[in-house]
Amino acid sequence: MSHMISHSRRLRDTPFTPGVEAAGVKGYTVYNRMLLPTVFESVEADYHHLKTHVQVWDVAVERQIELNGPDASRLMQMLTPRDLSRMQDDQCYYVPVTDQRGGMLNDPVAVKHSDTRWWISIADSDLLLWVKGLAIGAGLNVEVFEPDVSPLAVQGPKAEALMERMFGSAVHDIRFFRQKRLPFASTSFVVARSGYSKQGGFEIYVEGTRHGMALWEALFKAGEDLNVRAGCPNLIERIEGGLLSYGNDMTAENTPLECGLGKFCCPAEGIDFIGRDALAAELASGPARQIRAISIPGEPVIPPRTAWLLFKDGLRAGQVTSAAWSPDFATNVAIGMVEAGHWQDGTELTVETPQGARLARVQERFWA
Ligand code: THG
Repeated sequence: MSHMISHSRRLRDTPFTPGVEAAGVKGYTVYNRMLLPTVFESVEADYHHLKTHVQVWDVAVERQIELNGPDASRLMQMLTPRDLSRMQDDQCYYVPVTDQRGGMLNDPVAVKHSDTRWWISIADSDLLLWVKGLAIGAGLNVEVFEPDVSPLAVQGPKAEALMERMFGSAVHDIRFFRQKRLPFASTSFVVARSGYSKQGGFEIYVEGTRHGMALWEALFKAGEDLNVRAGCPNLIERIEGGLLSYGNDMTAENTPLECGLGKFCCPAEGIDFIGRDALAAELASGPARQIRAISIPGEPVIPPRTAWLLFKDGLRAGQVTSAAWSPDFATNVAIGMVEAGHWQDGTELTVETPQGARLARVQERFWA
């Protein structure tokens, strides 16, 4: 199967698209109606490079929702079961966002600037509409809008070295999931130690589309001898690390407990979020299914385009939603939603792939 994607104004370029194209991008997906690179050299070559060197990723698709005004923190807490009461002004939190049934609407990173100003760095769903509707419906005194802010990620074992060259030794003082505003040329950017890989690194929140390519060029110039390359979130690496993909591994049909995000849920008195009663009830009964690491031994699989059904003795036992061959672990690594009763480490199920039935082994832990 071979096809192209037709481009128009509805499918947005990013501030870094000229750099991505010049670097020879080979594949894109669509995310928040914007282009997200998926392949440069090959998914496997990109994977080895990410785990050895340093990459610059155009993750502008992680659009920001800005909450600005006296009720910003109240609105932020309405959105998520995670307790935000002790969050500092320089912290970033990975937060489930739930509806009134406890269904996951998104799994963004919340970036706190102050009690009256937040960014929500979203995954692939139309969260802006939900947040605007809530603010208006609840009569809150807060502006809700998409600012001109585009994340650029610097990921890999040499990310720290490259970032020091760009922003100086201040980068060493940024702890995991903390952010700091650092000067660059005539402007400054919020820089956080975060990113959608387990290789370590930073995310630069580029404020102002016009600054995008200048930053891109400067990173490649500064990192030449570090073997810096253009990269992107890597399918194999993120499965090994157990990083979930909204729309793939979970949807609004799943709760945070099903997603294994129970540690981020605090359905207590005084934490006023949408879906609290539903989550409190589910905490008491336990989730009916849950995300698990799954290995599929044997020949490499072709990554799924639809969910692959899981069976135990002919009965449904869940589904596999992400899978890829892992060169480092010499097995297919996968993420699936497994029905209660089949969660024990080593449980053997059958997964129906388009190429036929395969053994699927449930694991207690991810690979990295
Ligand atoms: N960075 C930023 N925005 C984002 C993403 C990102 N928006 C979309 C998408 N990614 C949101 N999803 C995730 C999923 C996982 C993580 C971050 C965003 C993540 N998880 C770590 C883990 O699971 O090990 C840490 C979680 C924690 O302990 O807080 O980093 O990547 N800006």
